[in-house]
Amino acid sequence: MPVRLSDFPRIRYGMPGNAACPGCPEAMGLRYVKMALGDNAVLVMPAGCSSVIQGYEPKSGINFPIMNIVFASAASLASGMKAAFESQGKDVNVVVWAGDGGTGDIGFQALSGAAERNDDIIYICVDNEAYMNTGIQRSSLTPAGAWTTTTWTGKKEYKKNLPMIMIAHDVPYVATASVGYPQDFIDKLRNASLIRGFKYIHLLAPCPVGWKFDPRYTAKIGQLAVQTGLWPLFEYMNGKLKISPFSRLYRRPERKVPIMEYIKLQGRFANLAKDPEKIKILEKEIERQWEWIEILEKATNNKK
Ligand SMILES: Cc1ncc(C[n+]2csc(CCOP(=O)(O)OP(=O)(O)O)c2C)c(N)n1
Ligand code: SF4
Repeated sequence: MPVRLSDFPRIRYGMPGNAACPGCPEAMGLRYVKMALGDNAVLVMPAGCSSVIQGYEPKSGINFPIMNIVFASAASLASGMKAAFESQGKDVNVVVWAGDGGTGDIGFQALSGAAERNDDIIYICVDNEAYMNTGIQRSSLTPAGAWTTTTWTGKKEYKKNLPMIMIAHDVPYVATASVGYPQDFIDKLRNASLIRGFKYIHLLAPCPVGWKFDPRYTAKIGQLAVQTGLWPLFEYMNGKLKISPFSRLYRRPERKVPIMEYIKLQGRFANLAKDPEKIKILEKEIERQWEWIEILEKATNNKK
C-alpha cells in the first residue's frame, strides 16, 4: 500500500550539526532508508560523502547502526554479517549504502559476487553521478556531456547501465528510485525487505555541489530527471519488470517535459545548454534507457 510521509513518526534520523552540505541528497536518502526499515536494519558503508556525514563515535551524525568498510569489500562484508546474524537466529536487514564510484567502479566485483550467490542483503547505490567526496571526479555512472573536475569539456562516454547489469545477474529484486520521489523509494525498500535473496536499489541523488545547482532544488531535480524520461523508475520483481507509477506518465512517446528543463538548472551541463546539437547527447541517453526497459518489460510480462 502506498505510504504517506506524514504517517511516519517525527524522529531525527540525521542529527543536527552533521557534515552534510545544504540540500544533500545522501542525507535525505539515509533518512528514507531508516523510515522504511525502522530499527531492524544495519548499514554497511564504504567511504564517500555519507561516511563523512556519519562522522565518528561518539558524535555520529546518523541515528543508525553503521559498519564502515573499505570500498572493495562492502558487499562481501554485508554477506558475512547477514550469515552471522542468521547463525544467531536474528532476522536483520543488512543494507549496503554505497556511492556510484563505490558501486559501479571500485566495489563492483564484490557486488557482482554477492548478487551471483543470491546473498540475502539489500544493496543501495546512492548515485550522485561522480566521486563527490574527493572533489567531483568522473565515475562510470557520470552521464555523457556532464562536467566534472576530470571531464572539463563534458564526459564523452555514456552512463553505465548498472540496474540492467544487476538484472542480468538473475537476482530476485532490482529497482530504480529518486530522492525526488521519497514515497516510491520507501515502498521499494519495504518490498525489497520482504524478499529473500539479493536485492538491488539504485537511487538517483542530485548533488547541489557536484551538479552545480541551488541546494533548494535537490528534490525538484530528482523529479525532473524522471519527468524528462532520463531516469525511468521501475521495479523488477518475481521475474517481471514493471514501470513505476511516477514514470508511467512520462514514458515515450508521450513524454511531456523537455530535457532543457532539467539541464538549465545545472551548471555541470552549461556546455550543453549553449548548444542545441549537444543536447542530443542526453536525448540519446533517454532513448538508450527506455529501449532496454521496454524490451525487458515486454519480454518478462509476456512470459508464461
Ligand atoms: C580504495 C580507495 N580508493 C580511493 C579512496 C578515496 N575516496 C574516499 S571517498 C571517495 C569518493 C567516493 O565516491 P562515491 O562512491 O561516488 O561516493 P560519494 O562520495 O559521491 O558519496 C574516494 C575516491 C578510498 N577511500 N579508498
Ligand atoms: S558533495 Fe553532494 S553528496 Fe556530498 S555531502 Fe555535499 S551535497 Fe551531499
